[in-house]
Amino acid sequence: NLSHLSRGHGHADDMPYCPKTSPLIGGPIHVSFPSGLTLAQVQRKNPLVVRGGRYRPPDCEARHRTAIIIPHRHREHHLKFLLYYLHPFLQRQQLSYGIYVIHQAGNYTFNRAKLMNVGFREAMREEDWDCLFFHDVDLIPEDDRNLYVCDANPKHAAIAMDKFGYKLPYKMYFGGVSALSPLHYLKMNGFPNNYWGWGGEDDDIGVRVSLAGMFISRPSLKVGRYKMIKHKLDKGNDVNPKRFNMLAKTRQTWKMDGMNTVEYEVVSRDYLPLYTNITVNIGTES
Ligand code: UDH
Ligand code: NGS
Repeated sequence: NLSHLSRGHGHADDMPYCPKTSPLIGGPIHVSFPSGLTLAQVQRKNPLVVRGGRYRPPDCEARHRTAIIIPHRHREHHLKFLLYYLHPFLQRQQLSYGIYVIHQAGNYTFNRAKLMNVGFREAMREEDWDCLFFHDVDLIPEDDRNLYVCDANPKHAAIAMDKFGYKLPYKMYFGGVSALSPLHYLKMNGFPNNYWGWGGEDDDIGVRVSLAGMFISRPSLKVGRYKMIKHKLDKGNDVNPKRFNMLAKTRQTWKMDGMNTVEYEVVSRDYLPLYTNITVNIGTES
């Protein structure tokens, strides 16, 4: 029987779909941050992850194809821990997945939401993902029943973070980790491009969800738990003093600012062993 030779990655054409519920899911995960961990160790622990941080279950056809989009600059030590936990987590969920790190070039003020727009376009250019997880680099999921798949509505996954006492800080909070299908994303014109610095962009995104006629879905408090790797406000990401004024105008601006207007220049695209790194010049505030 040569059927195993018929497709890339050693996959057979006639593989059965993975079960609806993965038998590998174990529930709560104990998260700690071992000192001295290296990316080489993470690589050795994840032998089935291929170039660019891609994975497909070896024995069954995944039911879901999820891209993880991580906005990034100067957080290599956080990225290492996230990769250490996220690769096995996604594999236990039997997903077909890819991890994209969107790295802001230069030292100009950070822009989290615009990097997400870049990640969306660049990931969709490569593959027909059916779900995108927009994921802060410093949040580690603590329960693998928190499925990294999309819902019928945009999902806010980081409902219970340790720093907020494992509950929502406020009802409309949409920060940390969220999951949207390509249709959801385009329906709300993606994320805003003009929130430079810390704060408000996640609230703007939450408002866009409802302005586009959708709802926020969430996992249960028991399952949507995350541990945040503690840190201070970064250099180059000062609190944005314009955020409240901008938020007050989202209703007028969301259709004119977003995926339909995002401009950037890809500086490099590197298919590393554990993730695809896209370094991007996103310009400066106009
Ligand atoms: N990020 C970077 N590099 C930066 C800034 C942000 O990679 O220089 C990314 C990273 O994925 C991070 C995310 O953007 O997880 C969100 O930024 P953040 O972690 O700074 O935001 P958070 O709200 O923490 O998690 C802010 C620290 C306390 C701010 C208090 C202001 N009142
Ligand atoms: C709100 C911010 C959000 C932020 C959230 C949690 O006040 O961007 O706090 O912040 N909104 C505005 O500033 C308008 S945290 O406690 O993580 O520092 O995500």
